Amino acid sequence: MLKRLVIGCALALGAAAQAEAAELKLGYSLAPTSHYGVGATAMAEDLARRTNGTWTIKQFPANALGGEREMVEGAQIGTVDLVVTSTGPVGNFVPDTLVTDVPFLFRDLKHAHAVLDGPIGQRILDEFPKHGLIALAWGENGFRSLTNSKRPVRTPEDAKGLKVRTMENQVHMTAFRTLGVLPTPMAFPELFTALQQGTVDGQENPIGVILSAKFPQVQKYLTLTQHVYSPALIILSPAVWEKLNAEEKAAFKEAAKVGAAAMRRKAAEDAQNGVEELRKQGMEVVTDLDRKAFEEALKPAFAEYAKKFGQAKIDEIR
Ligand code: EAX
Repeated sequence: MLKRLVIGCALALGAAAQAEAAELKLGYSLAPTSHYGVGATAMAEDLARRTNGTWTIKQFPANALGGEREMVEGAQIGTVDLVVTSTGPVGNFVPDTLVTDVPFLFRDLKHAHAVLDGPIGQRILDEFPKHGLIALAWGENGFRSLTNSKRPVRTPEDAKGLKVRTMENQVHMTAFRTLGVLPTPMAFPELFTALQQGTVDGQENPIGVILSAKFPQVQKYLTLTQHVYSPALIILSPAVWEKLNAEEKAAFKEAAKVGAAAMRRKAAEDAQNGVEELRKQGMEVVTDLDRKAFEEALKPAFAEYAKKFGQAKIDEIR
């Protein structure tokens, strides 16, 4: 009888768990094999483990839920549960993220991680609920580099006059405008076709994105400009957050951290090994960028950023 009772209880518990189990929709703009996909998978596995299978994640890669701006909007209104996104469009929702998009702000990955994982990064994450979003963790897109179809770019002079797609981000647009480039803000899902049809001459993205999005098919020249660090975020819809108890909230945050760490590892791996692969795929790679000249040419933009964010905030990050 005891045995039957135990089995009965187990069945009842199982049924209860099943009734509450929920599958969350997670969207991102790249292929499943990308750093976003690797991060999403690591998070999904960790979350399922921590919550005994109550919370599972179904991935919608390759813009299946729309561009990054649309996915963040979706999280706000509750039609999308989770988003892995670059900060590109996020400043339009949470202005405090914009300072992280300043060019030549972060010296290297170690610096970026120290800032984002420390009190400055936490302060920015804490702003999200005021704007109808939950930011679970900082992930990574990586240092961005410039590609184009016209010519090798070594100096700001070479870049002048190029029509370059930028993210829908005012900080990035200011930088390119200052360089004499024609910035064309555009959602990522439209980018490949725009490059193919020559609507724009170039774009800029981390090596992992250039690889994953197959840009060598439509871009000849790559310059390792590394002009700006591109953070990523794992964002959760408040509609989901409000349903979680304290234990589950902690589990979501921990799982997101595990996902973010995997994302960073994959992005760094791509940055290291990807350039050789891009060469193999026919890209001509400029490695000897005149970085000093770019920083010099960007001085008016830096003055604008100092006005916008306050020099103290920028210095604190530096
Ligand atoms: O997040 O829009 C962009 O260029 C982003 O870097 C890309 O979607 C990956």
